[in-house]
Amino acid sequence: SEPCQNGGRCVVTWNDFHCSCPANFTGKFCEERVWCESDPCPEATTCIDVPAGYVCLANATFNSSAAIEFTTNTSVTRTLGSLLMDFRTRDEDAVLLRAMEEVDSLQIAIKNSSLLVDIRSGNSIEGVSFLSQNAVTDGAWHTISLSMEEPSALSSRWVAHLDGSINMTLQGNAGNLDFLKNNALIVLAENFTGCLGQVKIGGIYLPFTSHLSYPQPEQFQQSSRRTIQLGCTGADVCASSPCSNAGTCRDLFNSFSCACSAGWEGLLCESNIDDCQSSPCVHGNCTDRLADFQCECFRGYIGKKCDINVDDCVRHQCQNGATCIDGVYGYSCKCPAQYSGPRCEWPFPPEQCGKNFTCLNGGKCTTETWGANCTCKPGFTGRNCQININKCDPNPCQNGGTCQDSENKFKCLCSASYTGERCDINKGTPGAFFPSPLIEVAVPVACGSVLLLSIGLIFMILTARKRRQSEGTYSPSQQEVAGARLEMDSVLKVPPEERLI
Ligand SMILES: [Ca+2]
Ligand SMILES: [Ca+2]
Repeated sequence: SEPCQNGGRCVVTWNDFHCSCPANFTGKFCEERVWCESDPCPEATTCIDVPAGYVCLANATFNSSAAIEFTTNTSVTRTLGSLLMDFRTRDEDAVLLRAMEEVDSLQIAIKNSSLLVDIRSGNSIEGVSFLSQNAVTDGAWHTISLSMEEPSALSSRWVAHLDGSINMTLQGNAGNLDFLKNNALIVLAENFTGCLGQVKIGGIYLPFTSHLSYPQPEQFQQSSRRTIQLGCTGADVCASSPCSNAGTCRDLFNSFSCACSAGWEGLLCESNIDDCQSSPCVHGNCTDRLADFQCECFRGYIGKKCDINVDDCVRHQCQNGATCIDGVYGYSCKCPAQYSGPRCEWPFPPEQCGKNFTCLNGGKCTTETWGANCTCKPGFTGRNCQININKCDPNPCQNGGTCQDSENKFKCLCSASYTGERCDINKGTPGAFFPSPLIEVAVPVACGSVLLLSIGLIFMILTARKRRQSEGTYSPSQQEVAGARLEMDSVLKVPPEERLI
């Protein structure tokens, strides 16, 4: 006979056989159908093969008014000794799963952000309860897994496993969850905002894909006829661009955080960071800027942080080989042994009037803190008024003037053509056009004479022409030479006064 069912091909080995099954059947005799092979699930769901059937799984998003209910429809025959649930929320108080049948009850809830498990069933009155130490409302996925330590016992301890934690044996005892099999109503996501993933009781899924008819005999079926939002989506918390000042919004599932741009802080990046908080200005007053600060330095300091003491010795006036010692907005002079004074300008030990110090050239001597000092008469200078101030050096006299120095003043001896205190005035310059009074008379007279001469000359030429025209004989060459000589002699007879020119 053919042992392989559903089109399986029997392969005989030397003392046995095995069935080579088609893709949609499995098992030793190809008797078990592989339902997911035929892609029976709707879009955006995942097909999972279960004994004698399949289930279409998807995460689902719930808001506080969207509880859903399941019952077994008395189809479940196995013992329900375990529970598994994935959830994701920021809800600090919510019921994830709740069921009750007479005195038996099951509750998985969030209380003050911790996970609460409470099982009362079997012949145990005390029940099992568990409250997680850590908060589970951080918006990340969490998985709680519960199972009876001894599933066959009427009641036993239960073991919990939350996320990656080690198995925890819970306080108290409780029986299995078989009370759910009697058509007890299982309520999911009551007053819950967040997502649920897998939910399994006794290994049987409570699927969110609604109204599918599955072939397997054991099922939890939705009794509430409402559509569930598949997929896990939080509110679009970044849609309103809540982060100020170019901060970046990070969606943290029904919550957000702001990554602030440089210089800003606060939950919404609303605060300009006080960059003066750390008192960065060492010697100055701080003004806050955006991601920066500005220091207004006290006198004598420079630098971004006013931490640099300006070197005031750069232009020091310490004398006599003294050493300059930089200070704040000033310096001091360290004098050699034989000098003293602020600038080491005084001999040490101090000089005294009349003793070892004398003022020359009538200077007045006074003894001061650092030693004797002279008040010189005008025209003298030097420590002892020993220098006669030479007012002729440099020479103030111009145009070759000779300088004569006398007490505190000079005198210029000018050359013949110049005058003025500094020989800077040219004597001839003011009259300008006429060099002497004589010329002032002579020039107009000469001009008048030339004019008269010209008129006379023209008259004579005209007379001569007239004569030539009236006479019969004409000898031009003889006439012109004689005439010219005669005429010129008479005309050019110079008047006595013209000789002055
Ligand atoms: Ca700032
Ligand atoms: Ca300084």
